[in-house]
Amino acid sequence: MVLAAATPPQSEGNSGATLFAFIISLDVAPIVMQTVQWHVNGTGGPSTSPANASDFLGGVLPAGTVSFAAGETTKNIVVNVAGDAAVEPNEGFQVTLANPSPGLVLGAASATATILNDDQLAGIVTLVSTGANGQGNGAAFLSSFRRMAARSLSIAKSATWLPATPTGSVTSSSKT
Ligand SMILES: [Ca+2]
Ligand SMILES: [Ca+2]
Repeated sequence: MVLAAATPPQSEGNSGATLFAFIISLDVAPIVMQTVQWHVNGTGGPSTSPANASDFLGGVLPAGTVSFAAGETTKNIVVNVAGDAAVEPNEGFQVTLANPSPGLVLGAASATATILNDDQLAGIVTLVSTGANGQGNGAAFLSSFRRMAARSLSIAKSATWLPATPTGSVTSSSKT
């Protein structure tokens, strides 16, 4: 019995479920029903953080049992990743098989998948300024503001600059 990931790294989505599929293959068709359990845990890597329960639909690490009826040699496992709008790193998770019934033997018993972040801070309107007031120009201000905003994701971000000509303000969406 071999487990393999069927979904390449894919974007998380922004709401609802994003499906990641895995395939369990048997090299010999069973003659009576066989079962195997599976569960998910987070795994990290050089460019990924471990996923946790909140990254999956329902807020729990998925798990379940797969049954092979007599004659069946492949079954799918579908893991529901929860889409959201939170800015996160790419995240990894692993499905692992366990407790096969007596007619099955574990081969490759785990497979990994990667959830790609598809969220970013809300875009900021483009500002054009002549910078004639001697206080630096708006573009330089916006660049600085973006850097500040990127470092502080958990607070509402807004700013207003002076002097009054030109006036302006900028806000990037707060993350909750
Ligand atoms: Ca998203
Ligand atoms: Ca996200």
